[in-house]
This record gives sequence, structure tokens and C-alpha cells, in this order.
Amino acid sequence: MRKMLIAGNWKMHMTAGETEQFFREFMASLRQPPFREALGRSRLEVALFPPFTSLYVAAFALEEAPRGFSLGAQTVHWETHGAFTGEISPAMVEESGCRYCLVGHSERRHLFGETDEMTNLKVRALLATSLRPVLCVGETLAERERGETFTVVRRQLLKGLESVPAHRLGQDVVVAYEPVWAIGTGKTASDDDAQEVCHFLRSVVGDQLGAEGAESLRVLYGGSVKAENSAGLMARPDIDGALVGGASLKSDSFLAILRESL
Ligand code: G2H
Repeated sequence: MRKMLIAGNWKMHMTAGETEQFFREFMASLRQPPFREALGRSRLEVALFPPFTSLYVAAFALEEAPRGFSLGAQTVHWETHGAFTGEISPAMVEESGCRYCLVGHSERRHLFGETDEMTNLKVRALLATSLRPVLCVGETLAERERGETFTVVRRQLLKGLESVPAHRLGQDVVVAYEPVWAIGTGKTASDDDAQEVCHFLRSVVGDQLGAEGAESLRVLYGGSVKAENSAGLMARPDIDGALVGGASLKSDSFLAILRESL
């Protein structure tokens, strides 16, 4: 059985001070019902992805969190070190207490020119450490309207996972389907649309890399997820969790999603 993962991507929000405040409220709520009783026995995993400058504060706060709570970074460079001004290496991310790292988020692809080749280098660099890549794929509105959704996500998935051994998939790689037209727009893909693409992604992995990897691979949905729509999405057989942006910035709205997933 695959473990559900609810991930909160803070993007370029939350200073270190705001992060401290978030965790004061968040941790206090986790000590109250229904979380106090449920989290110990739930199969839910939770990861927050603060900006680099808030990781230290977040890691300190999470020391008191129940099992299954962890941190991730929002991007990484693929080289181990060197003259790459402004970049952060996998080892640096690892040392800041992260377990996960996003790769190929649509904002990285569309605003910063990240290509499939770059996402693949990042995935492989992360897998050379203890970090687990969360590979994001998704079509733009224009691509969806041209009927290219499946071609685009297939290419992003296979290029992103190139040279990744099948046995690393289930345990060490997470895939997130985020249709670009649903990101931060308030438009969510319908449960059926999201399930259809997540199922497709799993079947592509199955065809290329074997049924076992595909069966254990976790596929998340992202794009305007909130408490009101999360339960329906999470109930679908090929959706193993959510990548939440806006609704993860406030302790209350993020906890409301976690409550739906207990
Ligand atoms: C998609 C998502 C988080 P939001 O980017 O990765 O953001 O939930 O605000 O659409």
C-alpha cells in the first residue's frame, strides 16, 4: 500500500520570522485532537517546502513533530560544488534537514527556463544523496486545448526519469501532476481529469520501467488544492497525495487539508 503524501510548497513566501510563527500555530494544533490521536496510526506523510532561508527555522521547529513530518527544498543545482553563484547543491539541501526536493515545477520550467534535460540532471544528482526528488509535470492551457496533455506529460516524465533505475522509483521518487492552468488560478482539474492523467503517468512508468516500480510510485496532484476539493481528489485510486501551494501558507488551511486526509 502506498503512503499518502501531502506536500506544502511555500514558493517565495514566508520569511524566517513568518515561518517561526507558522510552526508555533501548526505544532500546537498537532498536539490537539484529532491530530494527536490520529497521526500515530495514520499512513499520512507530510512535507513542507519552505524557501532556503527558512529551512533552518523549519527544521528546528519540526524536531518536535510526530513521525512522518519532513522538509523539502524547492529546487537544487545538479553539480556538487563550484562557481555557480546563487545555486545550492544537493549536499547543502541534505544538510539543512530536507528529505525531499521539488524538480521541474512549472514555475521553474516556464519562468526560469528549466528544461527536461536539466530536470533529469537534478533528479539524478538528488538520487546520489539521501534526498528524494518530487518530479513535477504538467501541460499548459494551450497544450491541453491542442489535445497534447498526454504527449507533454509523457515526455516530461520519461526525460525527467532517464537513467533512473526502476528499483529506485517506488521508494525514492515521487511524481506530481500539476496542470499549469490550475496553478494558483483557483481552477482545479476535476477529480476525473486528475485521476486520468495520474493513471496515465503510472502506466507510462509501468510500460517503460516495470510494473513493480509503477505500483509503488507515488503520484500527487497539484493545482489549487484546498480542503474543499482535497478529499475527492485523494479518494481516486491513482492519486497518492497533493502538492499544495497557496493553501499551505496558513497553518489553519493546511491543517484542514491534513484533517481530510487522516
Ligand atoms: C501548484 C501549487 C503548488 P497552488 O504550483 O505547487 O500551487 O496550490 O497555489 O495552485
